[in-house]
Amino acid sequence: MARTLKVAAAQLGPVHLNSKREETLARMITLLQQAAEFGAQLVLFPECALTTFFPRHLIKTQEELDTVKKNEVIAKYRKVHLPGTKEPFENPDAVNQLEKRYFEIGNLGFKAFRVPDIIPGVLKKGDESKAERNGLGDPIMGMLICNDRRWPEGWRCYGLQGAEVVLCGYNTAGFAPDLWGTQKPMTPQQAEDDAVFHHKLVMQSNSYMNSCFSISAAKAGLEDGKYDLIGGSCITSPEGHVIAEAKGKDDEIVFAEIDLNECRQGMEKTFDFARHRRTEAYGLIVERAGVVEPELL
Ligand code: CDT
Repeated sequence: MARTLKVAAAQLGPVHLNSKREETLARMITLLQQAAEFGAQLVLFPECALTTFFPRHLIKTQEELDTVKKNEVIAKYRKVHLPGTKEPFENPDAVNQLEKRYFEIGNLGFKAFRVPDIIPGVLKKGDESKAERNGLGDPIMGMLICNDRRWPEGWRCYGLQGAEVVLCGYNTAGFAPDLWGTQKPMTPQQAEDDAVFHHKLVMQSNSYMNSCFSISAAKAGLEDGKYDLIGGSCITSPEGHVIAEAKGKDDEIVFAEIDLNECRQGMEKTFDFARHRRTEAYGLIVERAGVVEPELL
């Protein structure tokens, strides 16, 4: 039985500090309607979809920070890998990324979840006796937020729960030398091309190594008149291919029809974790955070 899903990334163009919430919501609703016209059953929005990417600004009052309200949800995720700094860079022209100032480290781990009622005829609780293999139930998904996508540990936690689709919204600066490093000086265009390359690299490679689809949605373009964010929203397959991607850096739907059964090839062959993983060799991954080099010779 095919387990097909119609999925979309709703890339958003810039949202500014002074953008009106109603206008941003109207854009998001328009994108939802466009995705619905494609028949999308799942639509992913970017990180900080409702506001500008505010961690680049030093905001001094709590009132300005308290904005987002929650609705009824089937799963929650909190960003684990917070990039940037707590204090602004000394360079007054630097693009700041004050996530360590505004956010707590996510404390929900990487918990995969099933999404009910979007694929008919799947196995349900109590039908286990009919299941001769995994991958027959409601779709299994996991979430990441932006910088989390660069860390294979989270992906692997989802892989170990059989995740078939990993969702990731992001706001990634195109040119921010104080943040990314300046060892190899680059023009703004070279830096942006590299940032898009690294974005796709991690989405494709981690999809492949965990035999899952991934959907990523950018907030893109020039925010607040001067801060450039990359585009590159895309959908990748379990074999690591980009199967749909954004053409520009404004509001745009990236759509694909995917068959979750395509995850089975990797899950049952090259990356059959139960047969091939060697946990006895991986201790350092959870014992150590930072690098400790071997002794000098
Ligand atoms: N929003 C966010 O997490 N941005 C990060 C910046 C990384 S800085 C080294 C990102 O991964 O795109």
